[in-house]
Amino acid sequence: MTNLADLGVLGLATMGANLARNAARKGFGVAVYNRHGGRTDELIADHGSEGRFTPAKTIPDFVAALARPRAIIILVKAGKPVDDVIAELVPHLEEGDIIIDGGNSLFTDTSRRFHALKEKRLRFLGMGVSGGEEGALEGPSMMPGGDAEAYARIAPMVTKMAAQVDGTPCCAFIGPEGSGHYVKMVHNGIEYADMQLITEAYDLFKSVYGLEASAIAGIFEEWKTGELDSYLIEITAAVLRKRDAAGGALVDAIVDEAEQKGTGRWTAQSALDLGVPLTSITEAVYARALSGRRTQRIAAEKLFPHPTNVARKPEKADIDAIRDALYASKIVAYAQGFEQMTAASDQFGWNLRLGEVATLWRGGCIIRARFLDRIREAYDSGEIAPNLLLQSYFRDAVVKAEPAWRRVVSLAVEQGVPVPAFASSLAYYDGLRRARGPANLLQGLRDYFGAHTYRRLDKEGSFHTRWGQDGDEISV
Ligand code: NBP
Repeated sequence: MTNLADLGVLGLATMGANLARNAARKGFGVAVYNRHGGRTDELIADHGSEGRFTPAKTIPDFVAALARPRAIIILVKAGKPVDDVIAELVPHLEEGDIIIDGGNSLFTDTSRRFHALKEKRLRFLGMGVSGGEEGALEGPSMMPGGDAEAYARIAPMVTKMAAQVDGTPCCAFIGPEGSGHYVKMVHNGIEYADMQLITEAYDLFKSVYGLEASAIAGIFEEWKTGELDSYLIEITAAVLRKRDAAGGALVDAIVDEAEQKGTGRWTAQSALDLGVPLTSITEAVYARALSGRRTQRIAAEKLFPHPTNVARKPEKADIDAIRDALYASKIVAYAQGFEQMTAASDQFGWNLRLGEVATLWRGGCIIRARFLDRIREAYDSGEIAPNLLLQSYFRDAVVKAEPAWRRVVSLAVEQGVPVPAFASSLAYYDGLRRARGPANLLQGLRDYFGAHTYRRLDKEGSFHTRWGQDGDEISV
C-alpha cells in the first residue's frame, strides 16, 4: 500500500502549512487536514505541485489516508484546541499510532496528554518547533519529547525536515513527558532575554548618544562579524535599516508596546517554582509588561524630570563597551536558562542532555548563534560546571567584559536609561562571584520575627536566639 501517506499534518495555518510543504518537498507523502477546509484547498492550489499531498476534508478520511502506525503532527493554537483535536482523533486511531503536538503547548499540558494517551495505548510526542514561518518551511529546530519509540518511528522524517548544521540535524529526542516542550519554552525565554538585551543596546545608542536608526544598524552589522554573530543581531540590523514609505526609519514609526504570547512568562514562572534565579529572562518579561503601560508612561513623562543626556557621538571605545556588556549579559542569560533546564531535569527525572540541546539550537531556530557552538563545546569538553559561567571559556569572557559592563550600566543609570537585563545580569554575576553575601542578615531577621532558626559558620546544627526574652542563643 504505497499510496498511503507517511505523515499527517492537522492544522494548516502558518506553521502547519509550511511544515507540511517541508515534508512533501523532502519526498514524504503528506496527508493534510484543517478544521475549515478553505485552508486545505488553498494549500493544495498554491503548493500542491511541491510533493505528494493527500488533502482530506474529514477526520476519518484524514486518518484513513495514513500508513500505520500513523504519525500525525498537530499544529493548532495551544491550549484547549489541542485537547479538542486529540479528542476528535482518538476514536479513529489504533494502538501504537502517534500524535505529535508541534505547537507551543505548556509542558505540564504535554505531560498530562502523554500519560492520558499512554493509557489508551496511543503514543504521544510534544515537539517544540522553532524558526517561525520560514524555519518551518526551510528547516526548523525541533525539540521532540515524550514516547521514545514513537520518536524512533518519525526520526527519519523529522531529522530530514530539520535544519542541518555541519551535517548534524537540529532535531533529536529530548526526553520523556513534556520535556521537549519544556526545552522549547526555555528557548523562547532565552529569546526574550536576547531580544531585550538588543533593545537595551539600541536604547543606549539612541537615547544617550543620539544616533539615528541607520547608524545603529551599521553597528549591529559590524557586531555580526564577531562573537555576537547571530540571527537576532542580523535581523536587528535589517529592521533598523528599513525605511518606510515616507522615507523615515520604519522602527521610529512603530508603537513601543511589546506583545507576548506566554512562553517567556511560563519560563519565569517555572523558574520561580524551581527556585532558579532567572533574572535576565524574567526582567525581559517585565520590560514587555511595562512597555504595555503606554498610557501611564505618556502621563509620567510629563510629571518627572529627566537627566540630561550626553548627546555626543560615541567613540569606538563606547561602542565596544556596549558590545562587551551585551555579550557578558547574554552569557548570563544563557547560563541561567541552562541552569533552569538542569533543575527541571533533576526535578522531573528527565535526564536531559544539555550539550545536545545546544546542538539543536545552532540552526533553524530564532536564537541560532555562533555562541551556541561555545556552549556545545563546553558540554563536550566534560569540564562542565553546575553553571556555565564557571566554565573556563565563559568565565574568561565575562572577566574580560567586566570593566566595560560596569561602565555601561553606570552610564545608563546616570543617564536615566533603563537597562534592566544588562543591570540584573551584572547583579547576578556580582552575587554569584562572592563566597559570602548578605543573606546572613536575612536569616537573623527571619529568626527574630519568626523563630525560623539559622546555621552558624563556626558550629554544626541549627540555632535560635530568644530575641524578645533573655537574648540567649539556643541550639534547636
Ligand atoms: P495558530 O496558532 O494561529 O492556530 C491556527 C490553527 O489552529 C488553524 O489551523 C485553526 O483552524 C486551528 N484551530 C483552532 Br484556533 N482551534 C481549533 C479547533 N478547536 N480544532 C481544530 N483546529 C483548530 O497557528 P500557527 O501560527 O500556525 O501556530 C501553530 C502552533 O505553532 C501554535 O501553538 C503556535 O504557538 C506555534 N508556533 C508558531 C510559530 C509562528 O511563527 N507562527 C512559531 C513557533 C511555534 P481553522 O483554520 O479552522 O480556524
